[in-house]
Amino acid sequence: MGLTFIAIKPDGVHRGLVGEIIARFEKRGLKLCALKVVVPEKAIAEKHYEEHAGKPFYPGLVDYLCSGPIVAMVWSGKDVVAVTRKMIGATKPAQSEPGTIRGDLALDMGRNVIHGSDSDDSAQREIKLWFKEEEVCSKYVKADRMWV
Ligand code: 3AN
Repeated sequence: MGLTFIAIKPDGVHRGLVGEIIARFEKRGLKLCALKVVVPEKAIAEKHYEEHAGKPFYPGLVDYLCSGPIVAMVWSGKDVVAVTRKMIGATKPAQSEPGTIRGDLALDMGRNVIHGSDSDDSAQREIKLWFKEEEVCSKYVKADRMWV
């Protein structure tokens, strides 16, 4: 079963969207393996977005992630990276479909509420960056899978 890294960004926390977003993933059948509320250190935010280093929007993107608490999470499930990316919706809110998190809850690319890893490799990298190994509980069996 794969793992992915999801973060509710400062605007999502500030707007009180944490419960709604977690509920969507839980109801889909995904398993919550780690969760913490943290104000990101700049060095971690810079590493998190290192693929964008040098782009004009990079400094603003890093400052935005560090501007308040985020909810950092690890979720697992079948095809979890693809499933969560689809649930999150396109990066540009104008292109994110209604029914997706961004399509329902965001209007501005620079304040698009949530991050989700875009591949298994980035998931591995991001989980390592944000969590210690012992903080990730991926082995337990979720009750609602027992009758499936
Ligand atoms: P996603 O968050 O959908 O994985 P990425 O990883 O391409 O998208 O970009 C990370 C974040 O960088 C986006 N959520 C968005 O806030 C910001 N971003 C990406 N591309 C641009 C751009 N062309 N102009 C401004 N901000 C951008």
